Amino acid sequence: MEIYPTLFPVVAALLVDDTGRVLVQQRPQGTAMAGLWEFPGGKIEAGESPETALVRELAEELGITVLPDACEPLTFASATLGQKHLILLLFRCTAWQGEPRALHATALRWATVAELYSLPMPPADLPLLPIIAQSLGQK
Ligand code: 9L3
Ligand code: MG
Repeated sequence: MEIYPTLFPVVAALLVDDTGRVLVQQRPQGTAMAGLWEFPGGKIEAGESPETALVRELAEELGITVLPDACEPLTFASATLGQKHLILLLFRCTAWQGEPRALHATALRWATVAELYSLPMPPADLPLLPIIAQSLGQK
């Protein structure tokens, strides 16, 4: 990662419940984009695969255990923030162990796709919405 100091690779999870709602979390005060609602995840550390980073971030942020096999790549989006080119890889996860808890976030929320459109989200998350809607068969 060090040779690309402005490239910022991030993973995020689309956790879908039995009713088709998806989990978003509100970024805490004191972090970039505090107060905005995002798909849980974070930066891929040096030497990590995206799948390893996803498993680690979901354990750290939500206290759940996902198996990499239960997640598949759905899409990606990008955003340029100051000097950083952020690439966000979104994985759709169908199974996990444990009930998500807000270990980092201010709040968690299970939202329909229609509700997602009315939440303030970071610039990298917004372009994901139409693809998520299509993937879930919702508008
Ligand atoms: N970010 C944007 N959307 C997301 C996630 C998980 C992260 N769904 C952005 C916010 C930060 C950067 O990626 O600028 C790193 O995220 P984190 O490590 O602060 O969670
Ligand atoms: Mg994070």
